[in-house]
Amino acid sequence: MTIGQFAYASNTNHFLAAQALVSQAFAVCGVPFDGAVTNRPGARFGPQEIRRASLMLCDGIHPYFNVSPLEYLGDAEDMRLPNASPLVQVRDAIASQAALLMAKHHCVFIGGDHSITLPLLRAAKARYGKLALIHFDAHCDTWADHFGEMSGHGTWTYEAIQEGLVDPIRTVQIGIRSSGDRAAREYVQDQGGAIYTARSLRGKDGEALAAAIFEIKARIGDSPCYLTLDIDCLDPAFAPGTGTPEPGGLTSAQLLTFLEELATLQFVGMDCVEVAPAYDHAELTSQAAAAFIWTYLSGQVKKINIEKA
Ligand SMILES: [Mn+2]
Repeated sequence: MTIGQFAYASNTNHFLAAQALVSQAFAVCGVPFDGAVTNRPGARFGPQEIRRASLMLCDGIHPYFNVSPLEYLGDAEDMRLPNASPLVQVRDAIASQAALLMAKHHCVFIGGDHSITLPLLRAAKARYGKLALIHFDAHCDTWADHFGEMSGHGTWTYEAIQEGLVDPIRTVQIGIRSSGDRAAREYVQDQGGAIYTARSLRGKDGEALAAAIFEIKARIGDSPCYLTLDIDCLDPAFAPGTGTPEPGGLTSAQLLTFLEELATLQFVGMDCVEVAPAYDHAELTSQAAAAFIWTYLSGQVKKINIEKA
């Protein structure tokens, strides 16, 4: 494992630094690559900002799950990536480094743009078999090409289904609202999966989300499941610091409800992508990303504690 492209502040109490990596059940790893964006670059700086934003979280116990993930967590720092190489080479580097980490830890990857998810899914599929997928995003990411190129940050879901990395029946998209032709916007549904558009979730929170959450749990069952969280699923009011913002998105409260209630699924890993600090205000976006990652980790640690008890 080559690490430390930024070697950021590993002597402070952010959610990675407190423990040595080797024996930890969970690992967080930065993937500082944004060479496949459509619009505004900058997500390569996401990992360092999200780490910094996590400073206060691990001082205490999660208010819903009543655990702290800190003692189970190690920091793999950032992947070393050939940022100027073709996307296919970058993705090979991501997949091979991810495979090493996944062999020892339940991993959370911090992007980076959304093109990193395809190689992360390749590594996860090799380890766990065909995956269920929960995909929070404003964008469907099922375009069959990337503005004339083969691949980019808006094609990976299409490619993951085409490659057989994920089971389309057990693929769920939440928060979708961007422009695009119908064939792309509804691709997952056409393949047998489920799409919960931002419009269909408007004004629903807490108990009003129960029906959707029940449906999602029934669909995924006990399949190994990967979670990918594009921070632009949130309304730009909650997460302005992203490359391709789309007004009319989820609230932080809605996303927290989903993460809390879906925590019982058989998750095998997650990523959080598209945090671009240069467009952020008052660290809103990095704080949100850190809190959601912390919530995911707390939910998974809670399950370990239950198994021990
Ligand atoms: Mn997106």
